[in-house]
Amino acid sequence: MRKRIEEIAETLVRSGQGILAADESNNTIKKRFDSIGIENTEYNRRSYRELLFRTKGAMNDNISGVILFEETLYQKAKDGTSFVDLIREANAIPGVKADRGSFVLAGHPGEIVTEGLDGLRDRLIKYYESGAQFAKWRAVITINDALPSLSGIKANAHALARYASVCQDLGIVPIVEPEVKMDSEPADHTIERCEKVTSAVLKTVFDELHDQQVLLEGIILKPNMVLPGIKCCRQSTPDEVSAHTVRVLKRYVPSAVPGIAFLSGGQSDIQATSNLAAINAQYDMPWTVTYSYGRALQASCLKIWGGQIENTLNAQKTFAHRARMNGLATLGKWDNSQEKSI
Ligand code: 5MM
Repeated sequence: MRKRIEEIAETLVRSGQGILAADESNNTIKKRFDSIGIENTEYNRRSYRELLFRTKGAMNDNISGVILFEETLYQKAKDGTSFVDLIREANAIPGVKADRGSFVLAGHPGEIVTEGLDGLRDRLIKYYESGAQFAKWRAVITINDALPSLSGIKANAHALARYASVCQDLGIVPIVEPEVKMDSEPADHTIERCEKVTSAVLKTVFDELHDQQVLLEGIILKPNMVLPGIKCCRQSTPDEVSAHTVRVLKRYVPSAVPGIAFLSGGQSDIQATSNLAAINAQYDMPWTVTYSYGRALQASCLKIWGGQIENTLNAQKTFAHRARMNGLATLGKWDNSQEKSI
């Protein structure tokens, strides 16, 4: 079992590839569809995700795994092929969002905690039987001058570790995603404040993983990059982001972890790619460092698709382009001139 988990984790971060986060819950995909003026129906969700999973250029070359929402894990493409099979045909690994979303953390005004431990084992058994080989749990950390509290961090880290431990017990690789938000209101925090909070979060997460006997060789860490809030008056260059981010990771992430796959968190497409490229081009690190982007892989594709079937090919070209650019960034071989290749 241990060997299998380690192999899956290593495959998820294989060279030049990263993970597509396509696990938007129905509330979140509604926001994405609202932005292009299409209705949030099961049919539209299926059509859009089929477009993504049939993008050969992206899926075969630069996507190692896809995180699915529960509904999508059980869905079929128009021709009856299951999405799980479509993903496997592209030599990528299907995974699933295992948490139940974030809720108010009682006694902690302004903070939230991710729920979903109740019934988790039974859900994971079903997901595994349906083809999911890895899972994801996202803890959302609010950041401002006063928050997060240490007990808020601890509650989220404890849940992440409990989830990771159950996953590994069942032969599933857990993606451990603690996200310090870049857009928590008022979102004017500095990069230094983000470094301090991200440090506390990662330290607590790894303490909890240790306490819950989680095999570090069999997880993927999905953290935020260290960034200023989106309304901070001083935004940072890729050199600054990479310096702050790598310093924190080196201090708090054990080298036993095989891979770090960043979330994009609301960065623009180019920001997410150029920051990842700067990290990989400039630093020697003990882990493979890649992407597990949702918005930064999908935003431009979604916009071009716009719910219109005649736009499918152009939307797929755009998705393949972003995947290729991020694949180059994992190798430290991206520069802005390559963006023109589309
Ligand atoms: C794709 O969105 C994921 C699910 O979010 P909801 O539970 O809010 O629907 C999300 O966890 C995502 O995997 C990560 O935030 C990474 O996505 P971004 O867009 O930040 O790269």
